[in-house]
Amino acid sequence: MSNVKMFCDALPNIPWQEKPADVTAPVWRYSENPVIDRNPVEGVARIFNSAVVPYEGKFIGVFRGEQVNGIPYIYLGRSEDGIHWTFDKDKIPFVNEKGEPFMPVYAYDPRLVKVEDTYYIIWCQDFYGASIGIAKTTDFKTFVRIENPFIPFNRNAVLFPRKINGMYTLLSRPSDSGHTPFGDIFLSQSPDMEFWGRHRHVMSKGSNWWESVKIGGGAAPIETSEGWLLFYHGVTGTCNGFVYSIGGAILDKDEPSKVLYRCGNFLLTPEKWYEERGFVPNVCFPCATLQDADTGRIALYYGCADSYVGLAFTTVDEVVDYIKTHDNAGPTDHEVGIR
Ligand code: BMA
Repeated sequence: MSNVKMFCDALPNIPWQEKPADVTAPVWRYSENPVIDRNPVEGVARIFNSAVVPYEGKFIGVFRGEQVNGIPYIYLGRSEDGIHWTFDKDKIPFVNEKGEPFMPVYAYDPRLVKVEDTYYIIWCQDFYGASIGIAKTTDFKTFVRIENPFIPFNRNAVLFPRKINGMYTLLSRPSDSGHTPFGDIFLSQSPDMEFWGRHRHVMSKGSNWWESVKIGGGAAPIETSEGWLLFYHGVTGTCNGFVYSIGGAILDKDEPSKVLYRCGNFLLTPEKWYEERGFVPNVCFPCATLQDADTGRIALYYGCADSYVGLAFTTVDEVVDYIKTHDNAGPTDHEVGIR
């Protein structure tokens, strides 16, 4: 097996479980999944599609909470071990740049990414149609919304954890306003997190059967000696509706719109009761990873059936090897993505 380096901090307290002897797949589930069950806090029926980071020796996260009135919002959660979580009862109190309350109409599928000294929350919200919202915080007490990066419609965005060639870099999936029956991953850059441009195509849907309908960024890419390791979601259609699986790709370090390797096989697909059964059956929706530079361990957080949060594990050596061995990147993947 290769010896791939991750350019990130050591995280000795990363949640972890060794790979069970009977698992042959490159990613394995936590035996006690789901880690967040239904009705986790008063007024919230389900938490799923959520993102976490290490913080002050513990863990903190932004969680998609479906309120009992059906409207999704983002809630803050804290954990000592990355597995057992407690949540604030109130929604994250977003403010505008003057410090005045500025709550989105609704908010879902949050990502949480630290770039330099600032934590950015990126989510899907209403902006005269589904679009991307961003807020920043340095202390998890004040959450300041900044300019929306894109006009509608776009329902899925993920920020890289550092500037690339001096530019903030965001993956997103332009779409229509609803449960889009199409979609590719694009990349956009910004010098200041306000003005976005240099748009590039990254990957198309459709090259593999399990991701034939649409794809979207998942966890913030992890910088490795092989390139940016991206866990993303891929959707296929069946006579009974969509199925969301987790895929893996490796993007060029300096020009991440170029896909170096793209796994022809899914890394994880709905198989367990909590992935197959729920508010929306057959959904595995990755939103975050934790990683430890010293051991190469990766813990992957994913939404399950729009009802629960699950945790899965791999190592950077194992997953990169698997992606490279099963590479099925096509010609449009390898392009810079300008036409
Ligand atoms: C997508 C998003 C996700 C959701 C998924 C499956 O379009 O809305 O929030 O998990 O559909 O319902």
